[in-house]
Amino acid sequence: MNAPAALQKQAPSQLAMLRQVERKLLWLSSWMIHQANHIRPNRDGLKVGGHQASCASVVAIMTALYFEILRPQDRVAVKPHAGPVFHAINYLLGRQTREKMEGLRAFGGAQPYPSRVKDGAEVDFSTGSVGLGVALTSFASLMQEYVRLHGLGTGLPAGRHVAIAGDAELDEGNIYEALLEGWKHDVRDVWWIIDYNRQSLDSVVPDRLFGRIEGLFRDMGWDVVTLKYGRKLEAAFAREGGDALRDWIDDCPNSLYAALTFQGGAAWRQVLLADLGWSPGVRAIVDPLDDAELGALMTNLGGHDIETLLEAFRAADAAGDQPTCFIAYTIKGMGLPFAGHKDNHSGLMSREQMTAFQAEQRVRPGHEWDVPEGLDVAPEDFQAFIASCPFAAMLAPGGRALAAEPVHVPAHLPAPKTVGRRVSTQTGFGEMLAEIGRGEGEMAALASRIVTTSPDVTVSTSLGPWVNRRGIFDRHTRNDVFRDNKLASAQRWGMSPAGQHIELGIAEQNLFLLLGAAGLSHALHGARLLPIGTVYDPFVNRGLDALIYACYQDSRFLLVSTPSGISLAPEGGQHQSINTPLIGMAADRLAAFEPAHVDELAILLRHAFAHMQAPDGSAVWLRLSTRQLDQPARTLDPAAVIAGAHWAVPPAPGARIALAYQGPVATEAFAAFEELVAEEPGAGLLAITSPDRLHAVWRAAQQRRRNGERGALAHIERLLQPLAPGAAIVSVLDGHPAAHAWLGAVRGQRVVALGPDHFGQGGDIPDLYREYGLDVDALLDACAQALLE
Ligand SMILES: Cc1ncc(C[n+]2csc(CCOP(=O)(O)OP(=O)(O)O)c2C)c(N)n1
Ligand SMILES: [Mg+2]
Repeated sequence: MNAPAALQKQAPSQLAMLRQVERKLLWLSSWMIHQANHIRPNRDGLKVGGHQASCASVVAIMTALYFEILRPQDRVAVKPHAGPVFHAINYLLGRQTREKMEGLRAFGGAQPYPSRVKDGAEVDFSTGSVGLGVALTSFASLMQEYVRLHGLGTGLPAGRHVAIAGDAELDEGNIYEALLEGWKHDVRDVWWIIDYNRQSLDSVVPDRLFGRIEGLFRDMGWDVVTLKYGRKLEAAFAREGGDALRDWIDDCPNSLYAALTFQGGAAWRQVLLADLGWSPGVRAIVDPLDDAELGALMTNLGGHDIETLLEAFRAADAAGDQPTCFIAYTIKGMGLPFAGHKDNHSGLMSREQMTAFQAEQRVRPGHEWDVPEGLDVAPEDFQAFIASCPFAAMLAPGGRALAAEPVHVPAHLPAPKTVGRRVSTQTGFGEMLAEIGRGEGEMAALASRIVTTSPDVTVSTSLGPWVNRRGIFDRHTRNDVFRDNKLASAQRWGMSPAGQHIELGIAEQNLFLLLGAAGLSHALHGARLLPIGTVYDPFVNRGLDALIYACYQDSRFLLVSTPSGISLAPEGGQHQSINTPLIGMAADRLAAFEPAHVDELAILLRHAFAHMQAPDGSAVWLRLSTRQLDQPARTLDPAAVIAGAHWAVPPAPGARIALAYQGPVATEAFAAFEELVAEEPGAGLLAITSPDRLHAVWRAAQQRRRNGERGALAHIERLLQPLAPGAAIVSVLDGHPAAHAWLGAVRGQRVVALGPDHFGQGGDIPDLYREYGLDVDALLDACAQALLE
């Protein structure tokens, strides 16, 4: 008899501690936002903002998770608007400073939404653009499995990938794309915990919606656990009249429930007695309670009840690695004066409300940041409890980010034979990758860390030969039925855990989410991978937010977008991409290149493998083409190609004109140049491999000069130096000409930039290049005009 009694005694004390943590997190998150808005001096009159209601909604869920359920190897994406709760958790764990907390939303302070780069190693996944962080957990879990099945990584036990999601996030389509893809890949070890407060930013979400959503999860093979009611309500339901009470709440529209929550106990009493007063059982439940107690009972939802949460999480944990969605009913703003109010998304407590709340929390003025303040337990017991929770153990010396050995990049990659061949950059890329895949020694070591992926364009982006050699990744070995039946096919696609290509369905957001996850494998799973994703260039736009999101996390991957531009001529109507060079210039932490020839490509591919691993590197983007070009026989300076441009034909000192080209319009540029030099013997021909790098380094050099480094000179400044001060530069690319227009600002020279800026149409290259002004005549006309002006 003794043992159960002791256990019973132990259980409430752990629960009591968790309730203390819950209160503390509610206080700290509310206070952080309050002091940022009402106490910290405001210099610009802008609202600072913060989401006290969104935080309050999820405090119990995060308490149960972080202080009992999570293990150090688990990885978490926290809904963006719970950023302050996340920071407060780290504060309790001793991993966040008071200074940063006080600086919430201020320069150098804690970020509004958790950020890997700005908040540091405690953040597993940055969030902000709703829906993406949720989906990313699924792809990160897939990559964990990839790393494990390839025998890489740390040997740490597999972690669970957890998203704490707002319910409105489930309106984002990318969630369902990811669910479907996750189902195809039999993704395990994923939990999505929905903070189901039935409120979004604008309003209360429609009733019955989640009935549908629950079915979708189940269809995708997920377990769904609905946490609707807490212990107190369940106990009331078990009493006489309880069924009627439960039916009443079940039938209560979300908006009425929210309104009554806001109004409080008296309003609940009035409505309950009007609707259910005839039932003696209900009166027996309601009548003995005062207004506050009745309000507490009626809002005792599963997502606010730590016992209910723990029980559900533990049960799912015991069930294994099954992907599980928890629909945790909550109240937005729980415990705060605007709980349940439909307009509370950006609501802030007033000073008066905060004063009352502070008194309620028993926090003395001046002691707002003191952890022991207002606790019902001894501070040392509280600290001991925090220190003993499983998540408090350090994952690695550097915190939660793992270290990974770099992958050696050989000095030269196998370059395809080009002499006497007309080759496109896309073909060159496919051949190089296939050759790396066949390599031995250091090339084999490099190949072993490459993982490729493509959204249903593997073959048409020339990855086929690589995939034939390295196989498709699948958790389960699956035969290639065509091959087994001896049916001829160029694609030999056996699937196995050893495969190195992850085949995706056509959804481009999934491509970028997978690249985003794979490019974090060093930090998340302790193994450096070199992920390469291929996609048609125009459809970069289709996944653009996920691409930017991946870069924002500082994920390291190689994006190969091909084919590109109207040079895809017959299909150039819809499958063109005018704006992608500008995206490449504007996207941070993404170095964008467009080689014209295969020798440049070879330099850039090697550079990409190194740059993806460099501490100050980034993701890399190669924009390639299917247009076949004659390949020049020459020796290139790799540094210049990487820096973004080199002279194919250097200009004479004082030259009046230069022709500049980027990508497959090199053919026209070379032809036009031959005619141009006949007229202007000193003219130069500039090969641009990256307006992005040229521009970035130019801006950096300007800044360095402003900082007093007078001799600082950018690559493009050095390149353009030989030209006469008033020289003209005629430039051309198969993309928006604004990508080059800025060149004139470097040395005050005149630029005539050519390139399509209207939607295209089908045609062959002579017709399309003429129509969009990229042909030899257009170039020569532009040169003539430039020389006259
Ligand atoms: C892609 C995207 N669209 C819009 C927003 C602006 N926004 C921020 S929060 C929010 C609603 C969030 O509601 P929910 O997910 O239910 O979170 P809650 O605050 O209710 O917990 C919106 C529309 C955003 N952050 N990201
Ligand atoms: Mg919500």
